[in-house]
Amino acid sequence: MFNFIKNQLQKIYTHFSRIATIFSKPSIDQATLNELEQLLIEADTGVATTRFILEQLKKNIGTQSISGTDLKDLLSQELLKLLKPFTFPQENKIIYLLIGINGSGKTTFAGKLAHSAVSHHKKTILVAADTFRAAAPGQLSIWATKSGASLIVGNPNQDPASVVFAGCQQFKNDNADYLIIDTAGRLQTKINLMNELAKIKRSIIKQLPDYTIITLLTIDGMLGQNSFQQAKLFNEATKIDAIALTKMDGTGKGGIVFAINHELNIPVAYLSYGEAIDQLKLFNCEEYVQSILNQ
Ligand SMILES: Nc1nc2c(ncn2[C@@H]2O[C@H](COP(=O)(O)OP(=O)(O)O)[C@@H](O)[C@H]2O)c(=O)[nH]1
Ligand SMILES: [Mg+2]
Repeated sequence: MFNFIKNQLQKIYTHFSRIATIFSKPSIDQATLNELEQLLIEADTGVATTRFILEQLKKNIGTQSISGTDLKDLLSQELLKLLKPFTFPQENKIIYLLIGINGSGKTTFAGKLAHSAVSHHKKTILVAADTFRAAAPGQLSIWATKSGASLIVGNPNQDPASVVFAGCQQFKNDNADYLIIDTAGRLQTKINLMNELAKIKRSIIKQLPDYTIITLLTIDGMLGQNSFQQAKLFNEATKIDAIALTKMDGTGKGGIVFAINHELNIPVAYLSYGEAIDQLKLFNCEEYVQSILNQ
């Protein structure tokens, strides 16, 4: 669901800087391809994925002489092939488990998602499973008020799985449509905290075995290569279904999406691009590629 979030045409992605210079060249030689390789790496596309893109391009070019415009077309096709669209489940009732590092935008995303659901008449419950930070429930409570969603909070330092338990009970009792669980931020390298996520997920599956759970990782679009490591380790701890890229109104370079798709096979489902409640949109692969190649 949630494909009802409107795709606005507003340009919110940053482009691959300097790429226009390459595309304006009348002919492309090896030195230009090296320049493109460097540029993709600088844009956080990652070494392995960049190498893969260059190999594919070279295969396509073969012995032909091509112009910068031809290269742009070929690159656009290759980048698009790397992006795997997220298939939204068709079920009417969905549980979102939001995970990610501190400050990656989970709580803000939870609020925006709740707003979108409520404005489409979906009965929505927000669960403040971040019992670690004293300020966390208050922060989510503001989003609950703004969006019109119900709110379940625990006590400070309560086991987050037990708050999630209460949320699941409420979901059943209220016959709600969406359960949006906001968890405490954690570093991908802290094994205990990562295991806690798996425990939370098991608890949801146990109580609500017949419902679709979307485990969604929020990634700060400005963090670059570190985001790749986050996605990799979070995915190992508890399988991620999709990513929400946040802070896309910032200075991120955009290449990380290709590395995550290509090397980890995790699709991006949402883009969050500001602090206002309606600054959320569905990720559109074609639009994304066009946007970063055109400046
Ligand atoms: N500019 C911008 N700021 C954001 C966005 N999403 C979150 N923030 C800000 O980033 C900070 C951390 O966000 P928060 O949702 O609390 O992250 P959490 O720790 O993962 O729950 C807050 O100051 C938010 O207002 C976004 O898409 N754009
Ligand atoms: Mg938070």
